[in-house]
Amino acid sequence: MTDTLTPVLTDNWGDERAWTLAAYEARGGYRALDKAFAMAPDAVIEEVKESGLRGRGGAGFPTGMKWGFIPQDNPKPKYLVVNADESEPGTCKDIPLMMASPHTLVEGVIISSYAIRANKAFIYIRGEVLHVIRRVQRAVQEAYLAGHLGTNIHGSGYDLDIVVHAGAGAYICGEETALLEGLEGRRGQPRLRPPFPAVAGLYASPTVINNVESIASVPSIIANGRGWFSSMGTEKSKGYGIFSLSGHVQKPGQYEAPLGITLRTLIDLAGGIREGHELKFWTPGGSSTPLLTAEHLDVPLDFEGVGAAGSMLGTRALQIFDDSTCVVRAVLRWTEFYKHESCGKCTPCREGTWWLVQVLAALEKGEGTEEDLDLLLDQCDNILGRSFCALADGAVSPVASSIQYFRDEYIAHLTQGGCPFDPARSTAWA
Ligand code: L3W
Repeated sequence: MTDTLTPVLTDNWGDERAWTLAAYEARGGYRALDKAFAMAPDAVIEEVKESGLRGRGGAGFPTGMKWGFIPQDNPKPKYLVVNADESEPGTCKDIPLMMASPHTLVEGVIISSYAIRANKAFIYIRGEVLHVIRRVQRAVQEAYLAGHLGTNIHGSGYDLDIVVHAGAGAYICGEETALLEGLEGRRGQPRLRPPFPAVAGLYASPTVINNVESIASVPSIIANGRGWFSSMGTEKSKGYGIFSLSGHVQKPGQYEAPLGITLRTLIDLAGGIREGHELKFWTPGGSSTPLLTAEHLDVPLDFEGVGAAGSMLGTRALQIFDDSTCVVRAVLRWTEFYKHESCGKCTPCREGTWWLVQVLAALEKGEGTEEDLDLLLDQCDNILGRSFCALADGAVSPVASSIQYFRDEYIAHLTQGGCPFDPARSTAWA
């Protein structure tokens, strides 16, 4: 456990010109690339494997192991795809990272592509954030002009092209196989796995898909070595990560710290909960991860610790809600989001999220009976693990966990014929 911040990716965010190539090179940028080129590709994979880096997009899959799945005897081209479709409610780390330091991502893409022997990489950015797309595109152009991209990069004999692709604004395209469908020009809907993208991904070729933060972590791992990275964090969750605090804290924002830090420490660093209020509930990694409460303030925020507490570390999107928030209303809002974003491919998700909204909306208005809570839980049971991808599993998380911790508050809506919270006081109505 730790109480210190470890600014690596966020180190330069105070410098408003940090995003330029000149600023990046001045702070040592593109030097890890030469170190990587001096190593064999497999040695780079080994370095990342041994560093203990696990995927920063939510699932925590070991990054080096994923790279090692790329079959090098397959004659098809290999691809690297960066998932920059950041859309999970509460998740807000990849966009500021790309704005503040797009070259960290570009250098990470080059090293990672070299490791898996890809000569083409794609950065798939969610369509709504045009300013981010422009910034990353500009960084890619600058990198080409400076000889960091294109043919024979730094005289290494290695060639790489990067394509920046704008999504069209669908949450489902953050799911890796739906993202690939979108990249291929089709409607964004998930594919059946296996085969995993590592075996048959983009254009049915071996493809690594990693989150922005995972790829942006690679240059510092190569520059400082596996031991530097693995000395931070906990036994099975190594390194640092960006923790995004939003909601009812005094200083919301990004706090980069070793994995294993607790919410108690992070809230202290963020100046505490809003004056005169107390923590009521929070999401460890966006709304797709089961809610936790004040009893979980000392849970180590690593993959194992949050898992043992009954939730998931996810994207470390810590949405903080104080005692002025109606949990039923908040959960209804999230569920409406999932219903809207369901791609409609599979029945449990398409129909299930619609039904969840019907029952929740009635309960929020104080209509229905206590049996509707069991109905909701039954709906959750019939969705969880039965849908095509993780979207519907995520939709169930806030519903089931809110009933687990706040059943009385649901019942209070029924007994009082409506929301027991004063709308003028509660930010859940904002
Ligand atoms: C080859 C195998 N590859 C697994 C790969 C797989 C993928 C990665 C993780 O969902 C979670 C979800 C959200 N051979 C493999 C293999 N892989 N086995 O490993 O796979 P998986 O299935 O564990 O997760 P997923 O389907 O990628 C991601 C959660 O993250 N989440 C995130 C949401 C949103 C964002 C965002 O907005 N940026 O990330 C929040 O909690 O619920 O559980 O690459 O191919 N045998």
